Amino acid sequence: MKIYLSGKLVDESDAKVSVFDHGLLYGDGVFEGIRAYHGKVFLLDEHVDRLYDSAKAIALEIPMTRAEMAQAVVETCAANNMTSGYIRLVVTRGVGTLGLNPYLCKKPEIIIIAAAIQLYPPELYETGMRVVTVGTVRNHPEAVNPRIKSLNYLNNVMAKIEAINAGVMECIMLNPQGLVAEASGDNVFVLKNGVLKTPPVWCGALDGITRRAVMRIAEDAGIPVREEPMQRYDLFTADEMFLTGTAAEVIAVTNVDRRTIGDGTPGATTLDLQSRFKEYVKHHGTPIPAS
Ligand code: PXG
Repeated sequence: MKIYLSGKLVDESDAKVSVFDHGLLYGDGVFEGIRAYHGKVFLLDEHVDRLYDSAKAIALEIPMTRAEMAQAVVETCAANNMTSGYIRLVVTRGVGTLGLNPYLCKKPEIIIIAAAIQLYPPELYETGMRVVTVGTVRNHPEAVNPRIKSLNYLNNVMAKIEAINAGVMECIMLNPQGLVAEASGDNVFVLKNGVLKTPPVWCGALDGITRRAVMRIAEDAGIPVREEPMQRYDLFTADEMFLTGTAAEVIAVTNVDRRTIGDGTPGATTLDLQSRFKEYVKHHGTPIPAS
């Protein structure tokens, strides 16, 4: 496998970063998780824009343009003959001292990995998944804003530990006000009386690229879409519920904290949006050139 490392494509065995990199020492950096489908990088420009916004928010200046970054992503896919899979794009603060000061770090490190994707088991898409709400509160937006896709994922990891300990694979996190924020690595949607609802990002959600795509797809299909603050009550009483994310795509939730959602099987609108999403990914990507 060839890895992009700050300007060069190197062999996996040579793709090494320093133990003094602040990405490792402090989780100081930002990243993107991107999918490629059918020889195209899905919504690449939206991912690159979000990466630069995340970097801006943590005062990290990426030493290349957005166009160069997008080009580096498709070149890394091409070098690995990848037509579908998972791309991890990471920008760390780079090598610095053992102190926090990010201004002492010389140069951000840019890493692009094009690999296979780890998916949920296929049966879960047929049965829908069970989730629980967890005690780990989503980061306060003025501590680490959940809109920043930062390398510091401990908040999400702690929530995921609670989910696994409860015997489920994903969880719902609440914000410091007790409102629904998002899952540990996915956004949340409910359908109630024909209206599709998702928490606004200010409630503690990442501005998910899949979330945006599903909102556009639903609007085009004539389904009313609203961003609305939500309580656990709104999950328990939903007609349908699903999660969205780059890895999960669109996956039904059929049980929350032992309350059955709808009739306990993936809802008709969820299934419809799943199939529309499958079609959408065919037509919304940046082509990977033949290497
Ligand atoms: N919320 C959080 C906290 C996430 O980390 C999403 C929502 C969904 O956003 P997108 O833009 O993907 O629709 C994410 C995305 C991984 C992995 O390797 C994690 C994500 C995406 C891809 C891979 O764990 N998280």
